Amino acid sequence: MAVAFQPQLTADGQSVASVEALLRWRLPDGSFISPESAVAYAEREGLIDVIGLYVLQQACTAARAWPGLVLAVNISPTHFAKPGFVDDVARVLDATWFPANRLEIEIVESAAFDDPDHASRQIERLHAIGARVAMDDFGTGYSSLSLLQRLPFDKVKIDKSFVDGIPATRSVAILHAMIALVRALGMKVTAEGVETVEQQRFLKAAGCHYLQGFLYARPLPAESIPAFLEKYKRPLR
Ligand code: G
Ligand code: MN
Repeated sequence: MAVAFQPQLTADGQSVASVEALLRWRLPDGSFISPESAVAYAEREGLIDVIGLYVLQQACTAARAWPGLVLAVNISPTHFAKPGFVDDVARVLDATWFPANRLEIEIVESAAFDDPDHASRQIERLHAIGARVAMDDFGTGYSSLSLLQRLPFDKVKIDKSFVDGIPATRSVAILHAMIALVRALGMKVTAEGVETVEQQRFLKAAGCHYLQGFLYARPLPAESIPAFLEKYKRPLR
């Protein structure tokens, strides 16, 4: 198992704001399991918390060497719901000397769906230790507006399926509305899966704060990140 890092750029494409840690699970034949099946397998086998913490620990250790860069880490709904989850995160931050204010936890909306009050308290606990929280894959689940209303997310990541549709009229209409909604709530917006300059131009004009996708970079091994950062001005934060 290895952890790769995909950069997230400011919408002008000028600076690297953060990196998302992504699990890479290599099979004996050298190929990789898709992240979806790796996560499904780990959930079934009861390994998801351990693997989530492994990724967090590896990612914090690597990202400590990238000053100022925010580190985004995906956490499974089952792990996020556990009472000890935030303590787990705090322990990894302590053990790796990684500053909490550079950590962003990503959860999908289903992580909050069953028990929004509990999810809200978990987000508040993460805020209390100094970390931030993003809603991942927005638009693909129930896209419940009440979750956005009730939960103090810092950022919403719009799913690639909407970005793929640019410039189709319907996709453009939905993207405009989603981005305006998230901005009006005072949250940051990232668009995922940006692959073309046309998509980048539209998403920047529509008000996205950050963009992530193959147009800028695929998930990279930790060793490749310093050289990637060299190519960009560092963000002023
Ligand atoms: O939803 P989440 O951000 O956690 O998923 C990221 C996944 O999407 C990673 O597996 C990554 O390799 C993939 N991905 C990221 N950017 C792109 C892109 O621009 N195009 C495609 N096809 N896949 C992408
Ligand atoms: Mn994610």
